[in-house]
Amino acid sequence: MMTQLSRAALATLPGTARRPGHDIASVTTGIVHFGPGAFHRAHQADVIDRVLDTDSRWGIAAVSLRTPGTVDALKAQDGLYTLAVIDREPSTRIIAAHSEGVGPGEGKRLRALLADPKVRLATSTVTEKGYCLGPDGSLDIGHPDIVHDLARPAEPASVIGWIVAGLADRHAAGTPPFAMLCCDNMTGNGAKLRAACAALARTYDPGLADWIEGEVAFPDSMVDSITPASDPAFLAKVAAELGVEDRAAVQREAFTQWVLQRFDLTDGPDLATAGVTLTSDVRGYEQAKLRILNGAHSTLAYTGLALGHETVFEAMSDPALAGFVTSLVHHDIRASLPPVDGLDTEAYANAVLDRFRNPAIRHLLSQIAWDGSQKLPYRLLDTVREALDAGRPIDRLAVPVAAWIAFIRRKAQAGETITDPLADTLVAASSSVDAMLAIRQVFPERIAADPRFRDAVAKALAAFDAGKPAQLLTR
Ligand code: CS2
Repeated sequence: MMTQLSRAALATLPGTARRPGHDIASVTTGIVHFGPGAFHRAHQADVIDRVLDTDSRWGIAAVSLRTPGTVDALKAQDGLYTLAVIDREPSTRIIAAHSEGVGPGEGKRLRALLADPKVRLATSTVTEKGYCLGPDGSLDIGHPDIVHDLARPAEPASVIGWIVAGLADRHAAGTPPFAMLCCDNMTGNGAKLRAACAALARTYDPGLADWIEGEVAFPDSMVDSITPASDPAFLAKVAAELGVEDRAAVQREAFTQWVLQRFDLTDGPDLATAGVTLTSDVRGYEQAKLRILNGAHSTLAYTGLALGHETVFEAMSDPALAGFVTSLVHHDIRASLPPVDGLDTEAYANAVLDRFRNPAIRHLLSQIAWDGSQKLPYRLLDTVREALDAGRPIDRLAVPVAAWIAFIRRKAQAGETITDPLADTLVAASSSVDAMLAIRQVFPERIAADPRFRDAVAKALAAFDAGKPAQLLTR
């Protein structure tokens, strides 16, 4: 059996793999991270790995509240894993940013970490659905995990519950708060998380809620790097290259970006030197990224799957689909974006579309298609709403929405599993456009009730149902 990656195995690795630039043994925990999935390991942890080269106080405690897999893999590998950059100039690095792992059932350790004055940052990538927000972006107090946390705030189930419990301990002890950095693809992600935490705290301790609102930093952020899932073929390739097994290896494109709203944190980690952009206006970047990159991604996913494509690269190699997405981005999506200081949206959109043409990245459309009910509002429906308000045409924008409904219909008819927290509701509504548009967790009343939108979606959906999606792409 092949040996596993570990501190001891570092010496045996080939010269092509860059070793950590810091003394791993001296790293202490200064950051608690919720959700150590592939994106976190390829993006934030890479930044922190570089921070650690000059300051050993910022090791990350990787917290996974539900599934032990990644935390167990990291523990077995002394926190080490491979980051493979798959691009024109590929490279392989060993990341050593995680100082410990906290899995399900280790709540006591998590509580101690969140209260520890040496922990100055908490961060999260738990995907949109992990925040238990309702359709208006505020805390859904009917969500089963929040119902649980309201009844037992000392033994939380949700990330929100844990953040509030940690802040409550610090508030009670007179410890300054940690800054809370939400790193998921939602507009106003920091502000939404602050409001959700304050809302939960207010139910049992208004003083704590005021402190959270007034004293805790929840900067908004824009995070970006295309990170395909680590499939068995990729893990086998890493093992062949390194001569050791690595169950936590990740891959990403060379491009990586983290734009963070400037916030106060005296003597915190030097994120700027490690490549993070700190700005006073992150909203514009956030919106541009969500609408252009993620909007185009979801369009390629649902439309591309209907056309029989499997990956983003394949979808972008289909001239009709690539042409359609290019028009959508340049004519419809960019028109919805206000000017952003320092951001040329035309050049940005072209660069994004170019990244989708990276032949080395095998990014599955089916992966992007997950959780559509959570993603569509930020990625496409905000753009639709603004186009309707401004009286701009929405025919092209209706295509990805119809493609999503067609995707749900196909899955429902075939009896296949839909990865989406609203899967049951979606399946029940899938045979009728009106029933779909009536799902308020996805479509706000204002859009759903607009006949221009309803008609455009119904018309596009008819083309998908007739098996002729290609005729929509000439628009
Ligand atoms: C993708 C994103 O899976 C998805 O929904 O659109 O994960 C995308 O690759 C990242 O946001 C890129 O930064």
